[in-house]
Amino acid sequence: MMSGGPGPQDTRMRLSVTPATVPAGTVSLRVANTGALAHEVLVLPLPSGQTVGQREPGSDQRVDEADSLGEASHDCAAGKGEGIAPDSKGWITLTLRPGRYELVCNFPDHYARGMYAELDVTGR
Ligand SMILES: [Cu+2]
Repeated sequence: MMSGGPGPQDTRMRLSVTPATVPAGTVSLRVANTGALAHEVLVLPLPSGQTVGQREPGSDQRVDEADSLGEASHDCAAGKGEGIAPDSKGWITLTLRPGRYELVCNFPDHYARGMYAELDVTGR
């Protein structure tokens, strides 16, 4: 359902989600890493009035992930791990309430380089 990663000689990185709107309830995220580096995908609530890409990375070049609802960062497996390798996949199944969410890769500097995307969850 998602893919992320940099182009060959590109310092920008991308994270895209398809579809970008899903019904509330059980949501399975399948993350395909099509880039050249390891990545991960975290699901963060997106506060009202805020758009994706507006979080301020800290001195560690990562954004605050304390309110993460879950992450796909285990190479070729579900849930949390050390990162999804290039040309590999990770996944997670979550129960999401209606609302707006920001999917982020929180490897150092990846957010600042563009690895975020909005996922909207609609009521039934
Ligand atoms: Cu990344």
